[in-house]
Amino acid sequence: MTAYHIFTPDDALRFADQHSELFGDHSKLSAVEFGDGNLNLVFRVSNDKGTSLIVKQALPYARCVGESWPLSTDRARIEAEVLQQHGRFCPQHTVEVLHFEPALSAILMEDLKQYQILRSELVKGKTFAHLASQMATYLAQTLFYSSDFVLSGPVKKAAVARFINPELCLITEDLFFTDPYCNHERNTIHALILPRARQLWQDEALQAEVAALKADFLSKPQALLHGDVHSGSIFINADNCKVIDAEFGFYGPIGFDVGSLLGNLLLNYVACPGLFAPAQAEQQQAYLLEQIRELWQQFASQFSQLMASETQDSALQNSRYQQHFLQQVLADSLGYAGCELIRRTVGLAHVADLEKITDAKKRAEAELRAIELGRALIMQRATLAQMDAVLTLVQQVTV
Ligand code: SR1
Ligand code: MG
Repeated sequence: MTAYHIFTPDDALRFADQHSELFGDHSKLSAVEFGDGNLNLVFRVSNDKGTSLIVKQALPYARCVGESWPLSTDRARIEAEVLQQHGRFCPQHTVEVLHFEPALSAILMEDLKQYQILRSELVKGKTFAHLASQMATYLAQTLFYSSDFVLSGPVKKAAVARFINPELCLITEDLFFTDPYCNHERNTIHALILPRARQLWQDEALQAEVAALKADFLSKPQALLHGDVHSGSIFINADNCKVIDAEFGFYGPIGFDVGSLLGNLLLNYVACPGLFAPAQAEQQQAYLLEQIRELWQQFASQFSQLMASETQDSALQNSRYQQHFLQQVLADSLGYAGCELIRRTVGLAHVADLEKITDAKKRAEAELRAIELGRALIMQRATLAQMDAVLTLVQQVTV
């Protein structure tokens, strides 16, 4: 067995060739490292006929910071296994894992080169009518089939244990729920919004609600989450979308995955007036609101149908309980969407939707909209019982 070493492009090439039949005997292979994410190495290995695969290797530290931020390479196992599980529940919207090598923390997977990253497309003003319905299916299938509605107590507990992901969860615990609400050295805050960011550090009412959301993140193992469903983890083209990058996966609150996606659509929403001319901004915002409405409506409808027809546990078959459960998922989703809006504005990991706004004043206006909307969603999540009320709130808060 080969011991762990950090891959060169040649190592990635050999790894891909060894573990796939795809390239054939006489292929001329080449490999290039092109990862620009926060944590890992990502190589594309191609042959001279245009066939290609991706090799992703976990580094023993966070790539965006360096060796001073050590991280367990076990996250590659978590990523491979989450993608494999989610691939069983929703193969059409999950990137395919072809091979995982634990000793090397390396995953061989399909290359989505016919797809683009959703965030980059939204920042360019591209829209996709199928985004919400396909992501609703992905979320409903992956979250339902890994939950207590389907798994017996002992099987579920074994799964929870298998996906304990302490280091990556700690990153989320810190970056989502702690750093934005104090003067933390990891934060990056643009000068024009510093006064508003400082108010977050004193906002005890908001901090109390964020504490409740954090407590749930720590202690509500409802389903096997992807754990990082932002618009950089979604690849999309004219027909389909596929989810990648599941290294933050663990058993947590269902609303965290749903809310992360909602939050990212809303980040683009608040950025539109800074990214586009007024008419295009208005059009794109209308598109995003429609997608948000559809995402929740289709997720809720599919999840309800699954609860009604596939629930194994007799107590959980109670339909009143199931309605209550879904209502709570909506409230949780809105809260986590609010946290995502705030942490992407004043925390460590910013997003291109806001960063690509070249005019500093317009960017600050968009960032302030993100903070106000994030706060409103967190504070009002328990009383926003319908998605229509949420969409009205979005429009009111962001004028
Ligand atoms: C140090 S990791 C920063 C962020 O990148 C990942 O994609 C997660 O969203 C994480 O919070
Ligand atoms: Mg990622």
